[in-house]
Amino acid sequence: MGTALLYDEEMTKYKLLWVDPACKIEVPERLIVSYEALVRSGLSDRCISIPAREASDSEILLVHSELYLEAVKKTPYMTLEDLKEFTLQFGDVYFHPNIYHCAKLASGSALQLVDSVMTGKVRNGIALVRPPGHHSMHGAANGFCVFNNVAIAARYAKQKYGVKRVLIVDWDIHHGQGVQYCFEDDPSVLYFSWHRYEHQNFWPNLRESDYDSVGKESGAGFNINVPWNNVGMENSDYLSVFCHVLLPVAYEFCPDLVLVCAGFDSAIGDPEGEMCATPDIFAHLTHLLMNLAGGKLCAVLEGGYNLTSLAQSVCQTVQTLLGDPLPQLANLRGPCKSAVESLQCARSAHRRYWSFLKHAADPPMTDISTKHIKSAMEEEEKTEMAEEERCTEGKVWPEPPERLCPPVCSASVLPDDVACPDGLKRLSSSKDLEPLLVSKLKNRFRTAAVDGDRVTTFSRLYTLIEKLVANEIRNGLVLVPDVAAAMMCVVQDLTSDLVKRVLVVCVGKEKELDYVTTDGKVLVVQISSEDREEQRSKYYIPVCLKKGCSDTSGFIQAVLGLLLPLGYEYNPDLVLLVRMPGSGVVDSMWQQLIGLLQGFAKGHTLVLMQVNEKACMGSTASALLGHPAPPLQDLQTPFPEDGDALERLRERLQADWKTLQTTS
Ligand code: Q9C
Ligand code: ZN
Repeated sequence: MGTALLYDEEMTKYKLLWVDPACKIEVPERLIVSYEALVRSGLSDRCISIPAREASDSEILLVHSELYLEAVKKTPYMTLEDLKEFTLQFGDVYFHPNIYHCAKLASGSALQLVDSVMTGKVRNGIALVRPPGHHSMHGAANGFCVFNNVAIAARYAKQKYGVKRVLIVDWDIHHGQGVQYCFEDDPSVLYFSWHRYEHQNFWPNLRESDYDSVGKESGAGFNINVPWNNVGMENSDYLSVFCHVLLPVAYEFCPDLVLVCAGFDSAIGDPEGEMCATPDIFAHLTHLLMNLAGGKLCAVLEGGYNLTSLAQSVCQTVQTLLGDPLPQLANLRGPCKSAVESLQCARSAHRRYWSFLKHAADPPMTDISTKHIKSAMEEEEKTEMAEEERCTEGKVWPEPPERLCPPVCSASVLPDDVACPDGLKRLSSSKDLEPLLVSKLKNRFRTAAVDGDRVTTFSRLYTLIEKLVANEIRNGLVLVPDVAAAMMCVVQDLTSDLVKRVLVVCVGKEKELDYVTTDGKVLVVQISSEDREEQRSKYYIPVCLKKGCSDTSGFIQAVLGLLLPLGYEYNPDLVLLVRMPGSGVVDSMWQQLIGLLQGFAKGHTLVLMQVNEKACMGSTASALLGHPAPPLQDLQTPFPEDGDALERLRERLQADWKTLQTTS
């Protein structure tokens, strides 16, 4: 199952024919540089190339009015003067004799992509298109957009494939008001958008782009706006909104298909967005969506006007769709004050609709009542700011580092009588352990007789860790007779010289966990039914669920709102995932966890399981190999006590871990 790439040079063949400062950034080169970057990096060769096609009238009419379609149909025959005049009816858009053809190809490309994903021809894909779509409305072109490619694709998927729930994630820096209007009263399509807003001072200056537009009638709760009220938002701000707003709702919604309005004007250097998130953030945003809907994800290009950051961001997105390990994001500092306000407002506006946000706090009253005063003050601050600070066009940033590529593989260390799951490479030989390490292990097991089998297992395990660190192997599955003891060995003996920071995720009860360090070399997050309130420290974080790990609702909430942000801030070099026997964790949840954890440490995850848990080896191996996790269906209403406890825990840890901040 591969990744589809849709591109047709024809869509580079229209451009602005007159002078219009508002439209001059929407150039054919946007598409050319994006595609050429994919070719140059070898990524396009690894994709499955799917031809574009024109959307039909009836497909366009799924979203647009007949009157509008008929009007656009006439544009190829218009004179320059007629085109200019036609354009004047709409905001920030231009027409060209060939744009109608391209707009049909752009929408048709999105539909071809939906077909490829829904029929199982590919797992996911991207359509590189012009003109973009998310601003165009029922009867109007707007913001460089003619037909609403993604909105049409959503309706098409519902109609043709009986898709019940579609999630649209709009990470373009502009509000896709066309998409919002299209699905406002429709609970089958959940629309999420973040956008530069500046208290309505930024284009398209709509009141309804604010966080309190949550949807209408039966669609109430299915429209999520996160307005950015400042420029300069960074990777941390984007990740916080994903972890604390989008993902909880998306997992509760449980989509059958994910569509992305993939605009890259939200990246650094873009003259429109003026944000500071680096291109590698799109690797993570993509990854965080790839375990929803069983991996069925279609990204469709929207904006992106800095040709350098656009091309880099497209490559990061495609490489992630292809399943390559993620780049490490260093120095995440937590969201800025303004971002916290935005995400808090969005959480609070939606808490009545989504049980995963039920415990969201009220934003301070003052933020709302003084909004306009504040925005005037912010305006002033900005004009005072030096112009070179504000202008991100001149901004420079390092090119994203090379990412690991296949053939980096998954490996296993198993007892000789256990068959190796398909696709994993069994480590069966290894060099002898250093005598020092052997004596440490003997000490660890408090016995002189560390038997041959045990030494063999641990020397293989050590070899595996060495290979992980050397990037020869991506991740590994290890079966041991005693997980608790093995965990201790890995953390204290086997990784100490090789790895700077280990994130230990312990699923289920383990009595002797409190020994683990305070020096920051290890961060332990334990999810179980056991309350260990007394032992909390910065680097030992027990999460207690009333019904333990078998409660998938509580579990996924803890993973999204706690483990993910902590992991991003801690930035481990190795993730050790420990499955305690009898943890009760549900298979789909286990696979989701493995999938999500692979966003850390360049995908270097080591899974430790007890030999008698062979039953879940297959699903573990599948997740390690990068197959999408099955969706978490029919989630129970979470226990209020668990939500409360999680919120309290987060509040308490906020002083040490800035990424946990959800309130100002
Ligand atoms: N300073 C998309 O990104 N306003 N459309 C331009 C120029 C219109 C953006 C103002 C921006 C439209 C798909
Ligand atoms: Zn945009």
